[in-house]
Amino acid sequence: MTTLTDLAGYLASESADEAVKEVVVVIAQACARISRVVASGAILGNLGAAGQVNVQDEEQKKLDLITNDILSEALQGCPAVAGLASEELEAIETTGRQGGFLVTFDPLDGSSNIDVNVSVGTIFSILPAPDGQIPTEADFLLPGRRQVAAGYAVYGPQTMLVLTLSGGVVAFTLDADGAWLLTHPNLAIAADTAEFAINMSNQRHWAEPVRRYIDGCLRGKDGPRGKNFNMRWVASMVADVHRILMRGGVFLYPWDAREPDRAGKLRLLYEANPMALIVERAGGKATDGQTAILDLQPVKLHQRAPVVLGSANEVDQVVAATAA
Ligand code: P6P
Repeated sequence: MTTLTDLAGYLASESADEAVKEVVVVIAQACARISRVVASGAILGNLGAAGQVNVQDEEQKKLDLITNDILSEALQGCPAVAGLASEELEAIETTGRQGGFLVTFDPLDGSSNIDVNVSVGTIFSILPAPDGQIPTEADFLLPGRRQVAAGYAVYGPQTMLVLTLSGGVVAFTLDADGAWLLTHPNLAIAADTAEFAINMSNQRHWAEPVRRYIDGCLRGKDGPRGKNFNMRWVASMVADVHRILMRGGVFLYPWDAREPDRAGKLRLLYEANPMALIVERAGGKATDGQTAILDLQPVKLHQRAPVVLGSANEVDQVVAATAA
């Protein structure tokens, strides 16, 4: 069996700033720890609700809070980190340091799946921090194109870490000794697909163009698309995006009429932006339906955005359908 490069070996060959690599190593170590904590959730009595809601007004699971603390403590101790923001924290946290980087994260994405043992994950985004000052919330409000790195860990049949720093998209698999081994050195998303991911139970709430696009897929080879489509919906963005990264596909979480004042369900800074950077770097596309996700100017820390991402030619089909 060939000897696989580990995370340190890969980073040594990466041209990114050494301080960014330092942050990546800290996050990777935290994700390895989260993998063990999640895997033993039932054994340690950590499944179930925490008895409180987060700033999104969503019920927090015990593991949401535990994993948030693991990442927050790890980043507080990283010299290159000046501040952090989490889906599970209403306000930003600063470390007392200046310069370096800001990290936004969703510590346990898809946690509604945790009690039924379906894949969940951690999503993170690394942004430049302002020089010469302690960061404020406004310093986090950078377009996704300013990210210096992004990634996610997926806690599934394999625990994997997907990462993009200065170039392409790579993936590591966690081995039995807790080492991240480079198993996928050059991930790319197929330009075409016959698989879409959307929560179909919301169909009656979508805008008409989205309903028209999905209807076109459902009509199969006798319909306007001339081919049959498959559908998947894990309800863990990390799992759905990982499948798309590995075999192509298109993921949609559009605006819907259930909460018309909300732009959608997914959060821009720590879900849409990191996933959009990964998808674009892998040759795919990510848009809110009109604008590339990475070009959106954030105005609030926990703001939401509609998301369509995945195989470039299929994202184009969605945009064309919703622009018509
Ligand atoms: P729904 C998980 O709560 C999440 O934020 C994403 O990971 C996932 O894609 C989406 O929400 C699932 O939403 O409405 O299908 O439960």
